[in-house]
Amino acid sequence: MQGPDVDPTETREWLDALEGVIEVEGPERARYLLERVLDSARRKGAPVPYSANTPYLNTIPLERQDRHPGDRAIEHRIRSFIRWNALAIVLQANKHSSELGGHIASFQSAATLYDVGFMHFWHAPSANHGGDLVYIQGHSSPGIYARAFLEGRITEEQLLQFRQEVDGKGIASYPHPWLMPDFWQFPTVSMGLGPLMAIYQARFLKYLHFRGLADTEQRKVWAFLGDGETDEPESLGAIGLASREKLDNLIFVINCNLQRLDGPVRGNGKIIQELEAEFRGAGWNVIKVLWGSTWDPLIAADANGALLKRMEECVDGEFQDFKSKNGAYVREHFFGKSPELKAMVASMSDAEIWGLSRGGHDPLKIYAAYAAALKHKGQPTVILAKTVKGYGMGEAGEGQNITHQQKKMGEASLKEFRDRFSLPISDERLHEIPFLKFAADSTEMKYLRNRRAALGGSLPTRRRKSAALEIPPLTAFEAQLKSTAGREISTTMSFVRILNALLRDKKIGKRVVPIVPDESRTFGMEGMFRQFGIFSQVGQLYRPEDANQLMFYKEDRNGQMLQEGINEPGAMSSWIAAATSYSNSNTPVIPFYIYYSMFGLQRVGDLVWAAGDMRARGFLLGGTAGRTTLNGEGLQHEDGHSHVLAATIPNCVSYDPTFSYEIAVIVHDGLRRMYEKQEDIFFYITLMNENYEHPAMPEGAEAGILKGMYLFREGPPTDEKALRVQLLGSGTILREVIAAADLLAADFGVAADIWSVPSFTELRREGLDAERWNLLHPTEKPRMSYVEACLADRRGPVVAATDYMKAFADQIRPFVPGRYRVLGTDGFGRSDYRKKLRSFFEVDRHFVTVAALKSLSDQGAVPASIVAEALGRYGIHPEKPNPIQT
Ligand SMILES: Cc1ncc(C[n+]2csc(CCOP(=O)(O)OP(=O)(O)O)c2C)c(N)n1
Ligand SMILES: [Mg+2]
Repeated sequence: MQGPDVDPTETREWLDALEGVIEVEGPERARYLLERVLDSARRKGAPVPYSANTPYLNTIPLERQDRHPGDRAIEHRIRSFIRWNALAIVLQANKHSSELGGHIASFQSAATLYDVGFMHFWHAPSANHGGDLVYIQGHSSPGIYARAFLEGRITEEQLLQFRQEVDGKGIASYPHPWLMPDFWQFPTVSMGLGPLMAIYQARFLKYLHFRGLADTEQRKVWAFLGDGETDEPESLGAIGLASREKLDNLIFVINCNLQRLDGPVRGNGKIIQELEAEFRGAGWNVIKVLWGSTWDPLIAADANGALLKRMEECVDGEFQDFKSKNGAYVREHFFGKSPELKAMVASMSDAEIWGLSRGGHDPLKIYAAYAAALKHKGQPTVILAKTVKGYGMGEAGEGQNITHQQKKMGEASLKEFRDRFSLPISDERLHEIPFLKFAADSTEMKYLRNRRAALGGSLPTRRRKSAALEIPPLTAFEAQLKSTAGREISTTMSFVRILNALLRDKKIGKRVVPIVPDESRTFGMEGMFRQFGIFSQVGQLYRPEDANQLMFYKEDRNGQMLQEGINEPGAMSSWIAAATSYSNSNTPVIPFYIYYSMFGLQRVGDLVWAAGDMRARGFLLGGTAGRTTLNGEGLQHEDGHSHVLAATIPNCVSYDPTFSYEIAVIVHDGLRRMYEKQEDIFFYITLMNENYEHPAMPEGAEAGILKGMYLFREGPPTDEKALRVQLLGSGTILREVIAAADLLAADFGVAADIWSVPSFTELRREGLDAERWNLLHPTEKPRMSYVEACLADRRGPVVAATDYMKAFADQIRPFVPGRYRVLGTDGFGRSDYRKKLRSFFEVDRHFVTVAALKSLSDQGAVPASIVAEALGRYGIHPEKPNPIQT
């Protein structure tokens, strides 16, 4: 409200008229009239600034609250036990040392928000419901275990092993499906990823439904966020998409305890009002739950708005301060500002003033908000719940800046907590911090069991396996196994052909989900628009400009492709939703997400890591990969390290194939392992845009391709004394290696065996595994690594070249017998002709040749002058700049 009221009588008349309309004709009509009035004012040029905010009050007024149907006393007792056990889990874990850590304050602020959901809203998957999907705030995990303990799903022994995951008996620090695959579904503790993934999960449920793959109509996605977490760009970055896609199956609950780890989220402002404006502006349904029921009489009595004014002028730093103190302090510093407010609470005791709770601690207000969110159609809903961080912790942390990290509570605070929540623990036993449980036949246990039974069972729960899919035989990709016979194509092209073949497969074609971030044309996939359609819930409301063309831009309600726009994090989140659909929707689908490889692992690496945790199954395709192969685009496009990053993710199986048949074998193996055998792995494959001829698959190469190395071309037989080298390569640079073998033979009389190495990373993993086994079994016959087995009987030094950093091929060094030299593309990329780039980065045929000769010279097989001769012959200047320094 702005300025003083210059004519109160006139104001009153307008307000009376409005109230009359609301009473007689309803709020919809009132809104219509107000909008007409504002519209008219704007047309007449009166400045009517837009405000996306509503008053600092509950969005749902008392008279429109849905009634809470539960037994509040029983629920309170259950919740109090959960609160205590949650706190006890952390205190027990840190009793002797604080090495293990854990969080108390976050869950204590959110306990009621979770409890109302568990008691009344969240369905477990069952025969008649697909199950709701709840993204739980990571550091609230103790509260979730505490409930699971009461429900009998987790034992006391497990609670005592909180954060002790190594032996496999304890419970995980945070939600990690990798560590608790029957329990947790969504890793949320890298903050910002949960909300982002939840949005795309909700959209993917719509996709499954529209495409007839699963009935997801009743299912909701609930995402819990911290208010501090909303500072992550990922948290709010996709909220526009959620409203554009009308995701009314999505509910965000933001626990606004006004604090993050170090201090207040917005000490000088109001995080709730700020978020309200952002979400309303983005087209969401916003429900603020600020004040508990005890405030209702005061708000009703606030005839002239003095209370609201005070609520609005207080900044979060002050609200936090009040809750870190006591009732008398609140009387003095909140109500004490004006005689009118003071009078309002004059008849209330300090304890009653302290009991003026925040909305996020009041089950009635929360129930009403959740019920309203559930009914809301056409928009996603965000619930902004105001709470107190460390609620109930008293002196030990309630509302204090240190509370997030607090892992200990003194005797006095424990006593206070016990009394506040009426917990049956004697003074003598308090120091033991015992876990509380209800007797099996108690009313509380019956209530708890009944509530969850009514909602289909316990949550969270995760499905490990779904139905196996029937994968076609490798011959389905027959065309790719043959030579291209004079035709030059890129590996991207051969991949697109494989994808097309899969999309047409009668059994699994429907389950293939191609995902692109506005790069289809780059990858030659535009033909798929028309054929398979781009998913759109509204179909196509326009005649596309290119409608008269064969490959027009077709949007369709049944579209199969997900075209995510220039949005790698979103596309990655869609891929994750699809790649975990076997678990979260009991509907296996096969996502292929293809993108510029540079904007993959380094841009969305944290999401890929989360995908690993979630046991995602699917294919990631790093397109136009290779530092020198994508040549014209320069430093921010040319990827020479995504394979190094991929190697850091334990269940990511990665390949850098050169030839069509290699891709066919790899994709086929991925399908078999992930969808037939249901292994919890995913594939990363790089694809290139250089055109060349592809040979037919050498007989019996499959096993070697998959292991990561096979003999591509054997050099001519030579005697012991003849010069011989072993040349290794991957991706397009394998072709330079092949050319180098020819130069070595022609120019220097050196024979070479050529190995195609589609996966240095898989080779290293296998080698390390053998080495580890040998370490642990010192007296047994040692295992030989696959690399060593390949090279053991081969003569000559080994040289490897790839289009990636040297670290990539260097991975197998421990397993290579004899001398090993690695060429790679360390340094910043740049734009130029491929030929020049490969010379600059020292990975071309000439460098491979020189490197092989140098290794021969180092072992005394040829004089050093031969190497110098080679440098001269190929025009390599010895003082050429070092690519890593330029
Ligand atoms: C990406 C990321 N950055 C930092 C952290 C460390 N961290 C864990 S909890 C936390 C504070 C959380 O505050 P808020 O989101 O408000 O949640 P609350 O505990 O208050 O409910 C921080 C900084 C993290 N887990 N993830
Ligand atoms: Mg917070």
